[in-house]
Amino acid sequence: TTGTTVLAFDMGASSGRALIGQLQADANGDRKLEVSEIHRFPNHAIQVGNHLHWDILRLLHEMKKGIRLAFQNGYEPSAFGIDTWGVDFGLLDANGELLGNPYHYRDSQTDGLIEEVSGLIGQEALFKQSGLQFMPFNTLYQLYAMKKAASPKLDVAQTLLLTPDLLTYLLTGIKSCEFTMATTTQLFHPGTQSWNSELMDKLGIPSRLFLTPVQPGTIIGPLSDTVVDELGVSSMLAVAVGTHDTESAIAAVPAGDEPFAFLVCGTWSLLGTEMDGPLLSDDTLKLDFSNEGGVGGTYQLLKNIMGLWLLQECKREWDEQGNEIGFPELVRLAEQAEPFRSLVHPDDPRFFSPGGMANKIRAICEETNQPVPTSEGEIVRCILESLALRYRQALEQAERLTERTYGGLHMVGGGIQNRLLCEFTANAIGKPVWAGPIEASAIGNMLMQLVALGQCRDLREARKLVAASFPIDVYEPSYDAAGWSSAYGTFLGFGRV
Ligand code: ADP
Ligand code: LRH
Repeated sequence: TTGTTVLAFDMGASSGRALIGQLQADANGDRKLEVSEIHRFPNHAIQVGNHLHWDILRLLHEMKKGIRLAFQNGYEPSAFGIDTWGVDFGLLDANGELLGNPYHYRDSQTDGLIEEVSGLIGQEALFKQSGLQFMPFNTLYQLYAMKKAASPKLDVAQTLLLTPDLLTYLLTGIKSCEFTMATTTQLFHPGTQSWNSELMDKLGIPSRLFLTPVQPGTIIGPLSDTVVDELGVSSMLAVAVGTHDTESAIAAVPAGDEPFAFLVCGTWSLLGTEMDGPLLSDDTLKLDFSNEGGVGGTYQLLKNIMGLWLLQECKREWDEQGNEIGFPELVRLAEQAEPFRSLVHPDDPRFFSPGGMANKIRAICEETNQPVPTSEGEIVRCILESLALRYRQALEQAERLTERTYGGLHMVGGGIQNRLLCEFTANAIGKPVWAGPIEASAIGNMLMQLVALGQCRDLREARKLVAASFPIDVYEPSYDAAGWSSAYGTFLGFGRV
């Protein structure tokens, strides 16, 4: 069947976008997905007093604008889906009203809580019951922070909705919980495949807040009448897609039937491989990898890497100083800078919080007795080389954990517009990089809508559709193997897994 139109909202930590997908068939009946962007808007963290928040109502406003624009441009989507960054949530009271602005996962309320909760529960027990890497922002620590602060919101809250479920609720009035996001909380038990209420009880987190998760590809229901009236559009169905952006992006990796390695490259870099279940081995814990629930019954064994956040933050700082330089120009400056002058480990915890990024990088270079980068080009070069080396380390770790080798690396996401980073990555890993598609999360989001609408059988067929619809760029390792290998030696010397 052809002519099906869907609308995807992909909310990243740096920007949100609305894209239209149209399933088309040519004269031979070969199907393609045609994608066009109809709306893009920045997403900002906002400091209020001591806390960092998302501006959730602004995001809702921009999404409504996206819906209006879709219909104004003549599209009649039958469905829409929402994917967002992981772990964050809103709380609803007994009347279904939102209790305050959701916290941003970079809020400092969770500082030190990994250690505290590990002390109470035991690191190994926590890992076996969640399968997750120990990241300070996991929902578990956010709720524990609220508990410790005796937050009245926690007392009156009736329901917790993870960000994509919250946005779906604000558009439909229907409360739901989607599986892939649930697995980012560290409160979902991969063994029992249900909420870990025992752990919640131990930590004083109210288990009444959590709804039973549904699988990606589940139809949630239509837009609410108030939204339909306000926007003057016809109704469409909300579909629970792979609502965690990372999982939607992996769904859109144009891989075949062989095991493959991926790198979802945006604000964060998520590097790993697709599995058919969680790998809860001691080595997974030791190497600090996550098992995150994916679409179509998959699990993704992956490492969270600080990613292009480092570059985004430098750019924000320079912009604020009136020194506005676009990403393409920053990449050009890095290209002209001296190779392997200074390196940092991108997952140094100091990089996690916003602000002062260029100085943090300089301080770490100084600490490690390397030349201190001064110009923009030197700093960006340092970030990009360091990321590429981190990718090599994580890829080797993924190979060790799965006892497989991968022939190359599939890169998707906004970060692949940085061609220098793709080149560096191919050089660092000594294997080809297959880059594309850029808007993987939005495309993966559309794919699960097509599955829900009966237009696509399963993930395998969906990936074939991606391969048929979007070109990929191939980067072969091409340059200074000896230089990269010696830089990798320096990098490993930083001693972080
Ligand atoms: P998120 O979904 O997490 O908000 P994206 O997948 O949109 O992130 O990727 C954003 C990143 O992509 C930016 O931080 C930037 O480094 C990179 N990027 C975006 N546009 C360009 C460009 N024109 N050239 C190089 N890099 C770019
Ligand atoms: C990437 C991402 C990542 C999470 C982080 C909070 O956008 O979803 O997978 O760990 O945001």
